[in-house]
Amino acid sequence: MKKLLLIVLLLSVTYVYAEDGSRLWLRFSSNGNAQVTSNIKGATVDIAIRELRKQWIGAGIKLNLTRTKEVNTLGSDGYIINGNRQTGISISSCSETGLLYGAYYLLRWQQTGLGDEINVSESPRYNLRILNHWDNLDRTVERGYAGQSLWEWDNLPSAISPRYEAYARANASIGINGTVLNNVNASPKILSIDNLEKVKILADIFRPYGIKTYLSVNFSSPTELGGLSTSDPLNKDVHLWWKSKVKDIYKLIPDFGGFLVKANSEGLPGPQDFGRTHADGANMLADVLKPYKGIVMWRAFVYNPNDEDRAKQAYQEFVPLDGQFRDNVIIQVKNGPVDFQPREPFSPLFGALKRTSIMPEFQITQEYLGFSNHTAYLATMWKECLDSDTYQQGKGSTVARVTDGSIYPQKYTAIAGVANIGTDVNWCGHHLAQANWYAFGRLAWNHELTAEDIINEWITLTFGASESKANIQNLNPILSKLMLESREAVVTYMMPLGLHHIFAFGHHYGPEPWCDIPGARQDWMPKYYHKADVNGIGFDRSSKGSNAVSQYHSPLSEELDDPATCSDNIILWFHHLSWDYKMKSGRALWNELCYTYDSGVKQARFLQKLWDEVEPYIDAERFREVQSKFKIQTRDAVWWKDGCLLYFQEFSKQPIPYNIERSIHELDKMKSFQMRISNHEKADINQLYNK
Ligand code: GCV
Repeated sequence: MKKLLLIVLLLSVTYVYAEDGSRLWLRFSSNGNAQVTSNIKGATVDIAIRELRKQWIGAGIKLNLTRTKEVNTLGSDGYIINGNRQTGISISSCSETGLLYGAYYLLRWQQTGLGDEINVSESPRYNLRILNHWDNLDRTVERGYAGQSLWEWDNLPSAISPRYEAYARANASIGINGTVLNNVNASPKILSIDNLEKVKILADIFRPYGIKTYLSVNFSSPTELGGLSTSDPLNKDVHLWWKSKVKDIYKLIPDFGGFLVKANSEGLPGPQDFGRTHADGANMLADVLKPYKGIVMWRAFVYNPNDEDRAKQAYQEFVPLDGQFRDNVIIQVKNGPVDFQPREPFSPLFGALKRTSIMPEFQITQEYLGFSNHTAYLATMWKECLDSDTYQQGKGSTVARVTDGSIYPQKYTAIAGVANIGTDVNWCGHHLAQANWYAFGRLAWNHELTAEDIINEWITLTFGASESKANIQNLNPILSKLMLESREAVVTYMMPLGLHHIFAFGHHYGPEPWCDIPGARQDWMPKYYHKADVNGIGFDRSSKGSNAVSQYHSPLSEELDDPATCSDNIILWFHHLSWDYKMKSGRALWNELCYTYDSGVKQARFLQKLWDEVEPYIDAERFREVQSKFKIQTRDAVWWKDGCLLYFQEFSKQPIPYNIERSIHELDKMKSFQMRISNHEKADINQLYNK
């Protein structure tokens, strides 16, 4: 019996300390001993007090949380912190949420060890910092690679997973203040009363953490759910149906955030089905939400299978509607004009909509960046977009500044990230992918932070608590280098020189530039994008081609239009160039393509080596799990290089330069190989390589 008890004890100790990644970046010490007081009471400030009491180290130190109108200018989420670690610190804000954000700032500050004196004043750049979950009611997650949906619809509203609160806490700790629970490919059923009662439970759990709940809605809900004969936005009964539905929602969830809508896109219904415009559709919903201060996030991800370049279509649809949307409508725009490719130029809609609120949408889940198998730290990609100059109101009109209210007045400013979260113990399917969730929140709060600042902070928080200071000092430079170079490595072996959308049809994991499905939509086929032929490769979007360059403001449009000035990392996005076109390096295009693919493989190997270097500085469990992911990533990089080069060689008819690595695959075998990866599964690597 004693033996058994000992085993149970040992097992439970191992369980408590197992580094399974479930604690994310929230590994503060739990030996707090400070005295925490506040001038107010409330559910949110109580969380702030609890967090600080538990985790702030400093016996006898007073931490004071004060709600005061004096800091109104910082907005409702802003805060001021000042004081000294040795003598006492005060946090002031005009709201409870501001105090909670201040508390998390303070704990981060303690963990990252920045000295004794603190004197900061912070407020977020975007008012609404929102996660979009592409989660379905059957708990599958579209483009999700971290297990099932967190939301246990079958068990709600009675059974409540402890993960709901853990999720809210993690989000609050990085300033995320909104969540859209369900897929933009929305089932009308989400609006049934049964489901709304479940949504209410989640909203109640999230509320004290400052998080508002939103839902994606299907534009045909009045017909599909309500039994009406039409969902025409200008029909009176349709309007009344939405009005009553919204009333029901607010009865259950008084601070409900609003709707996210994907309409007339990829087969989803929308106002155009009734001869109406996107503005008609969005405004009808905005009007019914307005009395409750709800908003509509209307997506601009629209394109049709016609002769027009897909990259131009969102701009063509939305620019003529500029100024026609209500002030509680925000147009949600993906960072690039096509679809979350590893590198895209920014969407030309940024800055072009001058009288319409607009918000960026980033994809945290790695649909086109190796799922949860490859390491790709995405803050570098998002910064590239946010810092891009649109020139729409002169030099310095960056994407960040045309969306955060600095240049155009917007009643609401917002930013969205498609979540990479699921039921996996480590939340994201890959320990290092947690950095992307973290980075999204931190950038949404302050887009001026650098990718490097964020990753250093994340490394210290995520690996710091279980390791000695010396280890962290050793770990930081290696891991930070790895993370900062990781996205570029993926771009280099997946889409060198701007080649894009050559992913396998369906799952978007591996390459399939040869893919040809008779009768399929052309704009879903890789050939539509790479346009390889005996003369050359690339999509001509210059003034001689589709003229997508004209949607950008001068001088960028001219820069992109000329292959001599267009950056090489995006050149085949904008130009169809001959195989012997002389690149800026002096090499012919074909050779440049070979060298670039090859350097992508080298970069993947380099990341793999860097990871092995961190072994002495981190726990064995996370080390091993990530190490095995790097093996997959490196093999995949070779697969990309071999598949693409051997295929494109059929057009270039030129040899692969001898000093790059020989291919280890046969093109015919690669072509006949069908990767059987469903959207909802991780890539099964045995299927990939053992066939
Ligand atoms: C939610 C891409 C993805 C789809 C996604 C769509 C969107 O096409 O492959 O899975 O659907 O974008 O953003 O609406």
